[in-house]
Amino acid sequence: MLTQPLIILDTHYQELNNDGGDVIQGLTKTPKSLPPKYFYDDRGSQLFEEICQLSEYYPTRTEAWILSQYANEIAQLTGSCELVELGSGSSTKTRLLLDAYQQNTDDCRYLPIDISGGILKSSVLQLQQQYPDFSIQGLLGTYEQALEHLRSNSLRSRLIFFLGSSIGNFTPQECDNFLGQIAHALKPGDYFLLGIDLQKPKEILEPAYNDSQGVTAAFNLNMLSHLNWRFQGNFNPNFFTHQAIYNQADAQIEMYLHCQENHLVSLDILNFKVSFQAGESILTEISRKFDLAIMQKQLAAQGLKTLQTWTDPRHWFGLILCQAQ
Ligand code: AVI
Repeated sequence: MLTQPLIILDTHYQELNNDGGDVIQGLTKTPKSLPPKYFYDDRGSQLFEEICQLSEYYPTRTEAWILSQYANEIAQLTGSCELVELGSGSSTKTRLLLDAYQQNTDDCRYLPIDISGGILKSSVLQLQQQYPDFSIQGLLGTYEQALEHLRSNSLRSRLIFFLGSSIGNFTPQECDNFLGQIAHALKPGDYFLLGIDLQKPKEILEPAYNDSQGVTAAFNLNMLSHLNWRFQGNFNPNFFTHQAIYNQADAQIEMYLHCQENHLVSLDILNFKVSFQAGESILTEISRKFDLAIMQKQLAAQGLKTLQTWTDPRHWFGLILCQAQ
């Protein structure tokens, strides 16, 4: 059944969420940082899709392997429900779940949510063709807006899923808040499926974020071009280099842009100027690596009880299915 491909969750979405207060805040702190959400303009989303294909970037194919083995079991455990995906991107891995739900249940509904309109619209249009029995509608907006929208709208049994270890890009505090918001958007008996990247040696982690083809570097640097475009800025991306290191103590990859020259940057729309000294860095992303048992405790603290976990033979990646109490 063909429906309107996108619901724009807030018509003031562009203005409200990109007022740039968070950019000013990050660039006036010491050390400087920028919010990872600014990776995802259309080019950034495309580059992220390329990262997912890289031989060094194991999370995507490892999670896809787990889903290929266990998607049917997941669909059987939850039974028929409305499928809601946070940060759906191109929805590639999702197809494994959609196939399983198509086989195991009837009355299928899929709501992908993303902040990047281009990739969301094209994947919804494609999926509507490929899954004619599904009702599919994209929600364009932030996780907060989407979870708020879902809360007022919950007649059916629901499975929210958040794959790819995107939860690792939140600080511990943001992670707690986020899990609280998820718990709020679910009724007792509803489900949450979470994909997490597990702790492993730095020799595997660092190459995954410093790939040999330079795609991750392009992804990181693209944030500056995005800010230039969005806020009429004059960052010179050629002055910056990419580096990712594994911080063992905090169990997180940290992605930096190192400035190689003294540089005065203006972001005209924000009426903001900031200077960089050669050698100064911007932290653009953390990617936390988790322990399966500790994450289950954190979920339980929010009333999300683990029903089942799955992992790959090397224990590199984990999937947790939990149920709201
Ligand atoms: C989206 N997120 C889970 C990715 C990660 O692995 O933290 C983003 C990424 N950054 C660099 N490579 C991939």
